[in-house]
Amino acid sequence: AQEAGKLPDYVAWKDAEDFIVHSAQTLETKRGVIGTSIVTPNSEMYIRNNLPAPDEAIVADRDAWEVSFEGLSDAKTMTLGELKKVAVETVATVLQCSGNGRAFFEHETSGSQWATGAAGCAIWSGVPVRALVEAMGGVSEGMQWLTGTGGEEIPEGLPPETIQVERSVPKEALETAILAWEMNGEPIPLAHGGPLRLVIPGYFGVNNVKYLKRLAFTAEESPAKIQQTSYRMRPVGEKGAPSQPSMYEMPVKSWITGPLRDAETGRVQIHGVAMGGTEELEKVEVSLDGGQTWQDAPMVGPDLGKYAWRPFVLITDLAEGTHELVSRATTTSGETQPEDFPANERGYGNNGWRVHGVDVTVG
Ligand code: MSS
Repeated sequence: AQEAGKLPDYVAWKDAEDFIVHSAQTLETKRGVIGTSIVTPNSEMYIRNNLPAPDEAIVADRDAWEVSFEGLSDAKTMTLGELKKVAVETVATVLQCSGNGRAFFEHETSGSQWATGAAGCAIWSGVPVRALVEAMGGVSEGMQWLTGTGGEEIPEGLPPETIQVERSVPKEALETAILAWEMNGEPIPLAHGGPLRLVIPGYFGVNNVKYLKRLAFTAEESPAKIQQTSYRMRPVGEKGAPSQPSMYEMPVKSWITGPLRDAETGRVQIHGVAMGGTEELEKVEVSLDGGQTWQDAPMVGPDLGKYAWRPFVLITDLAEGTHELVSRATTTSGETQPEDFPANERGYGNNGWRVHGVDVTVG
């Protein structure tokens, strides 16, 4: 158990006040901490580790970190120092755990009871995977998947596929994926995957493999449990299986970040964040009456691209009483948040607008 008010060593540089500590490997950013910011500072970004983070030693000499490439004509091993010379690109993307919103389902779910705070928006810099593919002579024939392997050490005697963090995504993701070494203008902290992280814009957190030590184009999906049976969307009561949809692209979603409980009479600013997942946002609407009537809530600040989120603000007057405030985002292709997202065994992918609402009492 964690000592109250103290965070584990690898995240000791974060402020315990900003988080709900579910476990040493799962820290949820408090809802109000996100406020009206586009970029989530590294110190406020949530943490989700399936395995204990590697030793700090792996970020002592970042440029010496090695990544092996496979499934390319001229595949080889490269150091981070060498990767930095190939090309560079910057992308702003929401990082969100597949289980964000799990706590809002009515059925009992195993896993961290994330409400809204297993998500943040960060700016990542690194080398585009497509530049590496080009530099290494193209993807070998028959390869269908882009497979990333995490650098955690696997305790001896354990079959690696039982716990290794290794994820495969359809190989088309190579067009947008980057191998990132910077997060919000700093070398990526160990806790967030430094020295090198696979970032797949618009894809759920689990696909963004930290401490990347291998990037392979493969004919088959990774045999790792985290790929084969975990992170699979299925009905309540069913076991995970490779035939079920895997947690890849994130859907449209929004939530209010303030006010969260009580407000005074008069003018209030209702604010929150909205994301399109892999698509541009068209609009955000807010309802003060639990979804009976809706008003447009203007988005504020610069648009950092379709993978980033956008703060929205609605300025209004609230009368005395309790108000059910909800928000609903829509993409340019017409995708809107559903009122309720279907219950599913592990509580993944919740983007239902009703359960993300807040009751605010004015008086
Ligand atoms: N990577 C690695 N290597 N390991 C681990 O564990 N996890 C996942 C990702 N990646 C991992 C990795 C998950 S699952 C998530 S969300 C993410 O990551 C998180 O991030 P941050 O930075 O925030 O911590 Mo769910 O879908």
